[in-house]
Amino acid sequence: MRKCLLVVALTAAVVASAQGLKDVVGHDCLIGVALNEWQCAGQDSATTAVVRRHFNCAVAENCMKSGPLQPQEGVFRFEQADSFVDYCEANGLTATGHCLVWHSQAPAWLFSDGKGGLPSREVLAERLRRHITTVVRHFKGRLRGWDVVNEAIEDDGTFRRSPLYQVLGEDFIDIAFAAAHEADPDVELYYNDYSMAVPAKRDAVCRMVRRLKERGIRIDAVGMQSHVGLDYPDLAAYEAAIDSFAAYGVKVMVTELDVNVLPNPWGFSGADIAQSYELQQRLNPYADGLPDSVQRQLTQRYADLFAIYRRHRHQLSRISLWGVADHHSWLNGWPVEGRTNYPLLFDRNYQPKPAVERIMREWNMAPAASVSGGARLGHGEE
Ligand code: 9MR
Repeated sequence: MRKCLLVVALTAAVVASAQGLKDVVGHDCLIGVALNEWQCAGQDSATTAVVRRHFNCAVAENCMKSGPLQPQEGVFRFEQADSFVDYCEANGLTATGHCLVWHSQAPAWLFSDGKGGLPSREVLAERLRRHITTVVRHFKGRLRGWDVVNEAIEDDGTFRRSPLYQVLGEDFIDIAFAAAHEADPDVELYYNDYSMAVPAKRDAVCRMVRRLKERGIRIDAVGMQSHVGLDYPDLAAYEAAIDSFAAYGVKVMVTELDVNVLPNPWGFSGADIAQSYELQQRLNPYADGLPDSVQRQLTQRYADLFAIYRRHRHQLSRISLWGVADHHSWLNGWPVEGRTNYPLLFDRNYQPKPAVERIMREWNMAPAASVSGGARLGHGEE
């Protein structure tokens, strides 16, 4: 009883004296957020106050993608990305680059032969190498790591039929990682994707990691984006995926965490215009505020997720939220424009949600039993 009281008192003291998440979770792994241009340009002092108190790392939400960085072939625009890195350095944040190779937010010229078709193998490989080499060298020494390849694998475990794959096959992944390493041998290199708890996808990513390592190509970590909901994915499968990736000799990172609290529109079908208003309301139920009951579900979901991260802290190198406060989140605009979502740890007034205190309190408590058990290889491996 006395021991129990002591633990409670110590935990309360740690939470009370801690300044923020970085003083608790940050002792075990990096904890950070995605930032946008206006935030790094100093136009959002409320963001900076939250960032300074709670986070020790950051990733660029948009400005380091290939479209913004090389809008025309050979024309590189580094202003916004430089401002992101300057902001990180000024605020004591470890910076991550996102992302060198992605089929989305790429400039139109990258995947074009100028005649309505795809470029040749040689041309696309050379364009990728040039982009990666120029960008990685530009930021050499200022970033901890790069998301080198983003979202190359479908949920069924097949390669996404993107222009990258159509022209270069799996080789585009080797080309990208090798070029990034050559440009900066000290920078960490990551593969980043969503729905990583889906077994077929998880196993395909494990095979990709093994293939890279067999070929002597550097890869340091796998990023689980973690765009999750209140009831998906299954947390045991999510936790098992961490063990699966770690078993292949890489670190695991939670790279784009948010918890969608809104209904999924794909549950609806039909095209009756008369239904659209009602449909809109049903898809946007919390436009006037989040009910306490849903806030409690959100708190519990974050507590469950961070309990997993705490159990796996020896395998995790970073946890990043995909935005600071709710109104910053991409989930207000996707997959339905103009909804009011509540996926992040800070509300629209930049106030910490109950989940923040809960995470900080529970991170220091004795470890609970693992959902998935010990280390486990992916299905179909070994
Ligand atoms: O949050 C980003 C949003 O502002 C952009 O419009 C969008 C463009 O595709 O990209 C979003 O970030 C994505 C990230 O780069 C990769 N994983 C999925 C993220 C959410 O779509």
